[in-house]
Amino acid sequence: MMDSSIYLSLGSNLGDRRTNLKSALGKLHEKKILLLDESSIYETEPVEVPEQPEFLNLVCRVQTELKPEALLRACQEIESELGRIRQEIKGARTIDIDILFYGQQILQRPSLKIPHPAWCKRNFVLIPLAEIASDFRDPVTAKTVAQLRRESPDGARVTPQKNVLSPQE
Ligand code: PH2
Ligand code: MG
Ligand code: MG
Repeated sequence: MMDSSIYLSLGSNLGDRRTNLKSALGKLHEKKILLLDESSIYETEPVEVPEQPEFLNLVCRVQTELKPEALLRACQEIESELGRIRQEIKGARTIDIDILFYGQQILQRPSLKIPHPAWCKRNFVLIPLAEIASDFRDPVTAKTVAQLRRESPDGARVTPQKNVLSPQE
């Protein structure tokens, strides 16, 4: 039922991280991408780049007529519009937008791999994704997100960010 859904992962560890995430979500409609659902924002320990600042991460579910390559270009445009400068591979970034799933499609192009090759090894993806898509089936393993989250050996810290709007903790 939900298996035709498209999921994106967003991360920021430079500048006003929360505003960067929210601005990126706000720009999706400018690219003809409809935002259907979003997870909470999580503060996450940097993975593979331990010397970098902490990230804020979220995932969202979208709907669009754009094909995968065009969707990737649209995401990259939003990254540029929000001031992402790629100086080094995996450098700290104002905003990173990755395609996790495009329904049940599997793509293995040099420029674009879907599902995202590392998604199920990363708590900063698995935990927010389990919040909004626990029943979604990975097209590669046919396992659900909930199952893969349980099986994940990743020990990296991922904590829900306090809601800045709530008056108390
Ligand atoms: N993105 C990376 C590498 N490491 N770590 C966290 N916590 N969050 C990310 O979004 C992230 C990362 C490469 O894109
Ligand atoms: Mg990434
Ligand atoms: Mg990326």
